[in-house]
Amino acid sequence: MKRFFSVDDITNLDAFIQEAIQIKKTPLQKSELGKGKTLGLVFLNSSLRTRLSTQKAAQNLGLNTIILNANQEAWTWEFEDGAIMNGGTVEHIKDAAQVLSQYCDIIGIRCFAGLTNKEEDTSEKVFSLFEKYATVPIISLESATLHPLQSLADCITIEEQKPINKKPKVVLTWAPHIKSIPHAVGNSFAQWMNKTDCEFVITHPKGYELDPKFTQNATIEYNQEVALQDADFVYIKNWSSFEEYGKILETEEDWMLTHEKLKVTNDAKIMHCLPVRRNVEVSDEVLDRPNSLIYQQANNRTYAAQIVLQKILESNENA
Ligand code: SN0
Repeated sequence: MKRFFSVDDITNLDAFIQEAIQIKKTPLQKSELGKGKTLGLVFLNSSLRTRLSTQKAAQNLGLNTIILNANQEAWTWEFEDGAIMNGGTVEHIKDAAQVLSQYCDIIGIRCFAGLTNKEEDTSEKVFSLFEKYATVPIISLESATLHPLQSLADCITIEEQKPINKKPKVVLTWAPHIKSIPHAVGNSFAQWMNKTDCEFVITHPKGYELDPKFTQNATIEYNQEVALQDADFVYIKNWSSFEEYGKILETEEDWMLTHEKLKVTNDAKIMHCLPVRRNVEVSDEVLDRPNSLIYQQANNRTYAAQIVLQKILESNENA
């Protein structure tokens, strides 16, 4: 593996998930693989799970980690080619990426959607520029349109928890939020679910359709109650409008997921990538019920990151 940006960077997803589950059983088996090598983690946005689970995964492989909070502690980056930098930006991304590549053997970068310029976000401007100028393998720690490490952890969690001898029904339900939130988690979950053996349904109010590039043939059901019928897994996530880019639209019904709404499900297991706005997106009662998988998902972030780092280290060894 040379990079990790989306599900398309994995050749056999089922085998990859099984291998991640094996790594979880013996996480220190390859604790010498990364010896003497350095992982750089660059954050243009906040993080808790991504930062610490990736660092933990690196530690399990014997890799050193250096972290740059590029939005807080570094020079402000310029992204325009040929810019006359006589304003607020101090360092061009081309310089930053090439310099960081000299200190690191692998670099992870988090660069959320700005949600103001649809073209810039959908073209993955920041991730693409960083990857273009970097000279080492790059891992997405959530880019403008996708969050692949989260989706891989979600696939591991579903694989561990799915019913035996039955194709699981997985429902991605939109939830309310007070802020304009990126589409990356929803897009990415849809993209990965479309590649796994499940019945996948997305439910959201009209106007909140995700980019069809990622949802493809997934069933879209605008009635949340109908969508939730017989669900085995319910994944809760907010995102802003894609059509009216980055906007929060008026919704008539109440979309917060409650215990009451889960009655039509097959005693569904609850998923959320975290951080969650409790009692806005989903009630405490739902999040804290015994079949809530939110902490298992967070735990699996380590093994998602670990298999990706391992594959990149191994392919570099053989290069
Ligand atoms: C991010 C998102 O893409 O949804 C990261 C999720 C892993 N979440 C947020 O930005 C939440 C911000 C908030 O104020 O709740």
